[in-house]
Amino acid sequence: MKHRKINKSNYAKFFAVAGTGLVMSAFSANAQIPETVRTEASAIAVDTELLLLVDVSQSIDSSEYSLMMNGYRDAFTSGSFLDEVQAGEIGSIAVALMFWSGASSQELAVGWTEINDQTSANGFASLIDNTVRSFSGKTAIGSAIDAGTISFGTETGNAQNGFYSQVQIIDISGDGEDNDTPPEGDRALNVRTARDASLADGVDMINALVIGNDGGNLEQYFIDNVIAGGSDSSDPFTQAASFETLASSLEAKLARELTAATEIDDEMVPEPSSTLLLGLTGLLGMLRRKR
Ligand SMILES: [Ca+2]
Ligand SMILES: [Ca+2]
Repeated sequence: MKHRKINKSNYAKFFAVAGTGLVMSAFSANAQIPETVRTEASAIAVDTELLLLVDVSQSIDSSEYSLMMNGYRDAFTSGSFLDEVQAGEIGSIAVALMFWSGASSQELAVGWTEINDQTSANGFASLIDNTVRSFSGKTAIGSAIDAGTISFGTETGNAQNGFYSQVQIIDISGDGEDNDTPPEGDRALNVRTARDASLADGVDMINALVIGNDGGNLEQYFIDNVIAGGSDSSDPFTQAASFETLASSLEAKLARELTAATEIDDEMVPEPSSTLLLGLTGLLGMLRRKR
């Protein structure tokens, strides 16, 4: 396992280290603290925010759904997953699970939850176990990516979700091609548009768990239209899976994603001497953005 260097460089770590006192002093004691800064300072810093976008379209029948959800649950209680989490700079990540189906069907079934030890990992697995299927409709991959991107919060220009991270990753599962992301016409193009917008908004990587191989070319479809981002040393990827063996496939995928998160993080990191400057620059950037 790669040794992580300690480098307090991003806003989250800036806030974590400097604390709100320094942030406030930057504006003078009486000045009004902008809303953005106050909410950001109250968010918990984690290494990565990982969103599981789980396909519950009608092509997934109830027994497949059960196998799939058991796989998600089991992947989070594996020791290798936790080792990867704890190898991070902070040693903590936030994970959420969103069900998706047709264009207007997305539900955050497990809200953003911190995982940093066995207890919290088991807790997240139980939350997965307690979810109830929200929909069973068409397949709108692009709409799912749109909704998922918003849920990261401030990192993608939206209301904060309780966590602040350097790296945001979407982990989308699917067993078929898009047939519902608007507008009508070239649905694959709509998916690519959503994918590109997600990266432009700040998501760092989109990877796909491709279940089955509908029509023989499903993995290639996800490669062409869905996965994106990464870094010089981490390409986005698909992971083939079946309903029956989903846990082991997902486990491998999560490990690879957390390794990629480390690499993305490392490539973003400037020299320590520029840390304070970056913190202040970031702060000013955030203030500007909110205007
Ligand atoms: Ca966030
Ligand atoms: Ca980002």
